[in-house]
Amino acid sequence: METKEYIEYVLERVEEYSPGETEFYQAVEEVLLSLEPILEREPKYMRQNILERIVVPERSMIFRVCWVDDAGIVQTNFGYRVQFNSAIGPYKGGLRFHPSVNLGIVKFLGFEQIFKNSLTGLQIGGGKGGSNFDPKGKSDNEVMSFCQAFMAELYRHIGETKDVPAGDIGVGAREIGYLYGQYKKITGSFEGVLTGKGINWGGSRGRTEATGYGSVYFAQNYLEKSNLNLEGMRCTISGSGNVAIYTIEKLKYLDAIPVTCSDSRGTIYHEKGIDVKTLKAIKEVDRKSLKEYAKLHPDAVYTPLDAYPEGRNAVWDIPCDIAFPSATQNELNLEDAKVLVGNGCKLVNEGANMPSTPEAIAYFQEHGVLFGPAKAANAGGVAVSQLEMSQNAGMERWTFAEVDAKLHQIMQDIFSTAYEASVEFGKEGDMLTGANIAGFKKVADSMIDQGAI
Ligand code: NDP
Ligand code: 2IT
Repeated sequence: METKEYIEYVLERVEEYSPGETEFYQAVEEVLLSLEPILEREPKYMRQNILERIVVPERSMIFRVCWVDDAGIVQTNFGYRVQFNSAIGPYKGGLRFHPSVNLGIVKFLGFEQIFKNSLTGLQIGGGKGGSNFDPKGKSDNEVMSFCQAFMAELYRHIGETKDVPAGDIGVGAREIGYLYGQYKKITGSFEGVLTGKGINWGGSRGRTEATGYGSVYFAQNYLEKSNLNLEGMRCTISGSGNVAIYTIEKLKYLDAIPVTCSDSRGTIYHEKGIDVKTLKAIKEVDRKSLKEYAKLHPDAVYTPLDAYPEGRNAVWDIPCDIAFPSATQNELNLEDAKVLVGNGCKLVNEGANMPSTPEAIAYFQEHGVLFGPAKAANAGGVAVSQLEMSQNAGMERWTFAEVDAKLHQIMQDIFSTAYEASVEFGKEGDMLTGANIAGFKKVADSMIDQGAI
């Protein structure tokens, strides 16, 4: 079989075995199509059927989560954990609580996580989980009740050397706390089974900031390679959660000008630069809508999402030098890409997982826009999660400066590894291909070493 035929064959099987899982198919297609050069060069991967094996999770759990709301009514949600690949280490990846979560979403995220985690150079396999539970509008008590019920099932599948979940959309410090408390109560064991823990009970300094800071460090490396500099660059950011907030904070620190943020209801455009203190107070403390930001900063413009054409987001219409999509998947489409290119955008750096549609990515590449793919650009979060595991295992506590220095180095190494792979396989500067090939190689070689398991 020719390489192209083999890839097509595996993609057909994925479509057949995962009907309706469109995001999962999208993630698999992007990776598999970019692996052609390495599959051509190394026939062993096809001989060992690596592609057919790597697209199937080692194990997937779907479970019922029943919890009691404040009115005393029993509510039912779905819980998921997909343990995708353990070739290079224990399963590692976040939990997402959002009404849109289903098996296909969790599989897409888990699949991406395999290559991202491999790229960090650390010993972590790929996994992901979550629930269709919506924390929005719920009381702390309801969130706790849900988290306890979720962990009452999840605990039996995880462990510090087995599977180590963390946060993602809708899962932050509060949720990790409730989940950890319940794990400890059931198992009686105080161990590093989750990351993103509180500083007083085993968390790592710098984990909260890691994904956003790491995304900016990645952009810095990429710009430097292209003889550009962050200073004075106008940046548009989507999202206003963990990733977006710390991307904005680091951009400001480095004298770039982050001018936007958004949430599920609207967009803020603040020409003189987003005020991080206000943003944190609204989103991290009060958990309110960004509409509040414009009340406190009358020179900022708030555009509600429903005042915009379907499928468009006001963020991408603001002229910028760099775009940091940092909210959710498929939030930046071809139309957005055309506007960004028309406005002279130089770099798109993905803070979220799979935020750009395949058509948008192709358009950026055709028009010479630098493109930092998610599995490289946002890997700082999971990398510092592994540093948290490492500190837990060694019963150590590192300073913020130590963690930040390691994060700096890891992001630089991720950039170089992906860049060098792009050169080695004849696609210099194509970071998507470089990241996929470099992430794949280590996992595939380890799968071969470990035999048919
Ligand atoms: P948060 O829950 O902290 O924030 C998510 C933000 O995106 C919120 O502002 C939310 O709006 C907005 N948002 C979420 N879903 C949608 C949607 N369907 N439409 C419009 N807006 C939406 O999550 P994170 O910041 O942690 O995650 C953001 C992205 O980064 C995700 O793709 C995640 O997978 C990825 N990521 C996260 C990492 C981490 O360490 N946390 C690591 C690597 C990647 P609202 O405020 O209204 O809810
Ligand atoms: O997408 C991601 O990399 C995360 N949500 C972080 C995972 C982790 O284990 O820290």
